[in-house]
Amino acid sequence: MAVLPLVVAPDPRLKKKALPVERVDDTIRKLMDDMVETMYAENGMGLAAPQVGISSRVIVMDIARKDEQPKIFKMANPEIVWESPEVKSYEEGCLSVPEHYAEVERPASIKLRFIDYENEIREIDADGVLAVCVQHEIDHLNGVLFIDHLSSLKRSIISRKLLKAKKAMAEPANS
Ligand code: K1U
Ligand code: ZN
Repeated sequence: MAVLPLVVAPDPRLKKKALPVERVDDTIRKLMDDMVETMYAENGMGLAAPQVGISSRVIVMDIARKDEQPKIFKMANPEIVWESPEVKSYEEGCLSVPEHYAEVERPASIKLRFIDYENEIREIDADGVLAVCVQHEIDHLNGVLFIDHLSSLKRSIISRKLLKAKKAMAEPANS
């Protein structure tokens, strides 16, 4: 398994709609395994393929707390087939938007359809942190970041800071 380099905003790869997976074969399984390794290395509870520069509809998650057994999800082509009218707010972060956090409102419960690691179609119900995380990761597959759910003022403040941080990283020291 390998830790893959993360794509950090602003980057056009994070704004593109990712391509559907035709079937979960060994290539997609390796991508899923490398993404889990990357998610753990970056201390995340989720990761979507566009965040490692790959335009495929693949996400991974582990929402277990540190004192719990890992509960890893590996999904291709995840889609929300039902969402509750009830919404909940949760403070979100993003590995591609480092050091910024904000409350985002989303449907509290969802029904999800996806293709699993064995290339089987599955449906599960999700609520709590799993529902938050899945919706955040599916947003990535559609080129949407959590800051796109904020007011234009809050989004533009964070976007300006991200651009400044990226420019500072690209500049050689003492220039
Ligand atoms: O997609 C990502 O960038 C991963 C992201 C998932 C996520 C976190 C919080 C709310 C919604 C979705 C992260 O894991 S960012 C890291 C982080 O903030 C976090 C990590 C573990 C537990 C709690 C938060
Ligand atoms: Zn994210």
